[in-house]
Amino acid sequence: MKKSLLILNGPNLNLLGTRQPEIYGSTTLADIQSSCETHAKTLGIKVTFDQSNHEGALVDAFHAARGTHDGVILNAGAYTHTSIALMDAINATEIPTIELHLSNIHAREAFRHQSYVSRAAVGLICGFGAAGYALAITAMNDYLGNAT
Ligand code: CA2
Repeated sequence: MKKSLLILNGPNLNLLGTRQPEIYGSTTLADIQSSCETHAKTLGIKVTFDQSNHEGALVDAFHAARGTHDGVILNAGAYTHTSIALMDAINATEIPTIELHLSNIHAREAFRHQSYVSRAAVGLICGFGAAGYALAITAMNDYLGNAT
């Protein structure tokens, strides 16, 4: 069966491409979704793309992913740095998760250096802008291929 990945985006990422292009680039989230779908097709896997501004909805998405998706690529936005609930959801559902950020969070303000998501994720990709999504899809595809 085709591998299925959930690409989950957190708060404010729906605004991508409209503000702060010097930090987050000028690509919109719709552009990113379309390039993820194209990349997934070349790998022969399925991707589902989602975004929410609400912490609980992101937790719900992890619960719903059980039995549906083989892996999650998570750009949790600012919840990365605050959400024990999201970290617990990753651990509780045991779905392999790659943490993703457009910017290099370790080169930015000190409050962005702390990541609860990192404690539960299998790995982290950050600092490559929108290209990071394709890198994360490839990494998760390889990880699942080796792990299962
Ligand atoms: O670099 C990333 O991908 C982040 O997850 C983006 C979050 C930030 O809080 C994290 O520390 C790193 C912020 C997303 C905000 O997105 C915007 C998009 C357009 C305009 C303003 C913000």
